[in-house]
Amino acid sequence: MLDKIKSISDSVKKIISEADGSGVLNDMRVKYLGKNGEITALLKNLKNCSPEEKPFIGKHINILREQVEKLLAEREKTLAEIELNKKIESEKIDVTLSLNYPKKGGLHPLTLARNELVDAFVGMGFEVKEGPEIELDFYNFQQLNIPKDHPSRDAQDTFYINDNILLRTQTSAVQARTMESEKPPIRIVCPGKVYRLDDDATHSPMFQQIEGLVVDKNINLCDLKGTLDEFARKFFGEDTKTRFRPSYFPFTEPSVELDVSCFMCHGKGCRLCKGTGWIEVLGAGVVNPVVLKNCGIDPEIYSGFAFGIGIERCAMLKYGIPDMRILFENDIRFLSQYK
Ligand code: 2U9
Repeated sequence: MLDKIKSISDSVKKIISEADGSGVLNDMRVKYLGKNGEITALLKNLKNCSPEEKPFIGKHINILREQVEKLLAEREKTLAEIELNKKIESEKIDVTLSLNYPKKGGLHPLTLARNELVDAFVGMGFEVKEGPEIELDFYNFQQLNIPKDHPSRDAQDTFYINDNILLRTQTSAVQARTMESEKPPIRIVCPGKVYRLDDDATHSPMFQQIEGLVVDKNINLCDLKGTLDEFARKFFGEDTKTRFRPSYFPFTEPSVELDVSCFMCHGKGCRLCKGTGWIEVLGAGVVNPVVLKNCGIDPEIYSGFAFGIGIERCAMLKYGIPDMRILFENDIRFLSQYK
């Protein structure tokens, strides 16, 4: 009997320590401790032992039973831990790995500059108006007091489609059309693409402008200066100084050009302002009464001011872009700097 107990104890230890799943352990439990199990059979056979042997052998069978129960419980615990560790390992997330999300796009620097320019004027109560890029000679030139023999109408400057139709060279036609169809007060900005036969580091055959027009009673050069001063501070920075120089445009009289103090060197002189401390930004003026009259507005009652800004030039100045052509090449390495 004792030999049997010893042999069961040895084989149970080996089998349980090698069990690799709860199924094997359950089989073990049935095999040794079940109703017809080997240890249960030993207990049943105890009745065949002599009264002197019974307590001794009975004690060893109980020790064996407790030992088997303990080994099964311990192995169950170990297997559960191994299982849990495997699960943790397989579900582990490396939070330091880079995420493979699609890259986010951003606005083109020209769109950014255009939005900022428009916002500066919308903040002062201007309305945004747009118009056709294929325009009549009548609105692009004639209504704006640009006579037939004016140099800007030269075939070298303008893309003509036929004698009367062209690609607009300025967005001024939008203002001319607005004056024809609406009564003052008018306070509009007209952003959009324009076309001229020009192509070098600072000129492109297609570029964008934002032009503005205010028409009302008693509008004068002071209103123009106040509006553009405010614009310059909003777009180029609060401490920007402005300087107005006399100029000439057929559609404005008097005409001016606006310089802003260099925002790189603050007026000391640097590469950006070519040592002058000033940067030329836009053209403007009091609307020529001839233009008002052409567009059906009585110049005896109303007056106005207008201005024109090149969007590419503003973007180049603000973002330090040396060559206009970079703006149109769509090189992602350049564009991704402006998100
Ligand atoms: C109407 C009356 C007047 C618009 C104006 C300028 C001066 C001007 C240039 C700036 C840089 C064109 O893009 S650019 O090359 N524009 O200097 N534009 S006044 O004057 C108008 C417009 C419409 C009816």
